[in-house]
Amino acid sequence: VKVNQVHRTGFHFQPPKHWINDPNGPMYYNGIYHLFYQYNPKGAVWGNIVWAHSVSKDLINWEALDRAIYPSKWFDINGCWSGSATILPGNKPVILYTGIDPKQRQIQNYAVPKNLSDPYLREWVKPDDNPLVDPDKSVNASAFRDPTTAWWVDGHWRTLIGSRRKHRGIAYLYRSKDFKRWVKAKHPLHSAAKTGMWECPDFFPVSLSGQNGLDTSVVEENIKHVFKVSLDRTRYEYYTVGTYDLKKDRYIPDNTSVDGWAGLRFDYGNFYASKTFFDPSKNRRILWGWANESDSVKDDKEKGWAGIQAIPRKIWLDANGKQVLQWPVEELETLRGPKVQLGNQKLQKGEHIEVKGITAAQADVDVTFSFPSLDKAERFDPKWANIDALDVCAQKGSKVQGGLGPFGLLTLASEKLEEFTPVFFRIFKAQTKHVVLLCSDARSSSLGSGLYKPPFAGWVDVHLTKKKLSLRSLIDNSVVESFGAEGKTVILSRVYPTLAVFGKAHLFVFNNGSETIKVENLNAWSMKKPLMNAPIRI
Ligand code: DQQ
Repeated sequence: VKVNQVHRTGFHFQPPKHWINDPNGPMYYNGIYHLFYQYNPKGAVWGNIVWAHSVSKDLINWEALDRAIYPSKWFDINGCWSGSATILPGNKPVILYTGIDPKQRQIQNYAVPKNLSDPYLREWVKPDDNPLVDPDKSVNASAFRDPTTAWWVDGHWRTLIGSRRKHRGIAYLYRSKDFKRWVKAKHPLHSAAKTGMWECPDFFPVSLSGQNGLDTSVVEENIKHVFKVSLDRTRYEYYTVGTYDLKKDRYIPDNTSVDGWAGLRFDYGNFYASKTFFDPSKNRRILWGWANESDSVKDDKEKGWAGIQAIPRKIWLDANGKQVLQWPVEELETLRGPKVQLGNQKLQKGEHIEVKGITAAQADVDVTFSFPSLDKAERFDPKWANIDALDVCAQKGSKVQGGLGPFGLLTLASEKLEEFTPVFFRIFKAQTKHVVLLCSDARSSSLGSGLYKPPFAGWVDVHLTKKKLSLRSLIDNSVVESFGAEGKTVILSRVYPTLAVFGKAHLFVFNNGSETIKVENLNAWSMKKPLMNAPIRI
């Protein structure tokens, strides 16, 4: 079958073909960013997993190298699963990853560059003293994987390994003096009941002021730590902000954030198995995450590919100390082409206005809305405090008229709106405060069949004192990746329009609330295509 590749991304990371999942071992080394990722070299479904390898100087233009880590020794003969990079003293990178052994046990291995003077670190060797860690009798050998970037305190390296005991999610802590002999700590760094398997844990320090990132080994007085896990039962990720108690070698979440399904998320849409790394060249911490397809397996096989990586995001602690903020790395802006601007534009109830003059299927849109008062906000139903924001969006979609909102963007829209993905705010009045919902609703995104089209949504913890809300959406053919209120709430959604493709996609601003909304300022750019995994030129 010849497939019209209307849903391939223009600027989101993907290889030319086949299946991808988790980002692995991201790092910055001698002027080059490395991204490895879980990859099936034989097809567009999960299987035959190796570490594919790409390099970049700017996190946007990527060149593809040969696979870096693949089954070749007894200790990883049934698969090379997720892991992380650590840069050891003397500027020596090392990768920790999970190998699947002949008994299908999950064990932890290491790999090192064959030749440190190769600027691309193309070849990786797996020394014979592997594995570094195998599951002892007390751990579940089929749920023991995804080692983190190691950190160094008090003369010991430490790494976390994701696991579970029955339904309790666990992040086992291992320590080592020499990165070779690893010993399991008596207590896990952290665990939580009834959360199931903890995949891809991540644990990193964040500064209490400003946006700078910190090296993973920084443990000072005035910092916080963030702890994230990916829960395989719901395929969502959750994080908490808390304290790393060095004396006990344990992590304690603050009482402002909770473990598990009621917790905070980096992304309230399609985003999984994420991982951060510290970029010393720009003093920032960067978050990578995987977004799988929302079409059918049959579609994936026909397309010949499945999975993308989200745009790398700078991540730092909000000034309120209660959550993180995220923003696309600044390098993305080098792809901005022709631009249109809109300012001081009123939107009456029921109105939608087209943003013309850009390639609406592949765009970066940054808009600030304002409103004269909060008086018309709808009542917040107290029942909503205990349900997922997605269920509120399901009841209160873009077509349901409101008071203050819904207002926002109609992305990837066909001319007559047979298809569109609305990304919008809705403001409610609760007993003592206002509550803001950000929604990215895929239900109207496509006339196609066999698609998963959820009304993704998250709450936005923001003060409305200035009576303004901003929204940035990265629109990329089958991706709508939105950052609400300067990165407070983020939602990535995969959609598959049939009419709103390439030049036939449109972009609108809209308001469907009784309060008139003003588009204070809107900038939208057509986005150019970067170099996306062309084979490297040597
Ligand atoms: N994907 C990997 C595992 C990890 C899971 C296997 C998360 O290591 O737990 O491809 O998506």
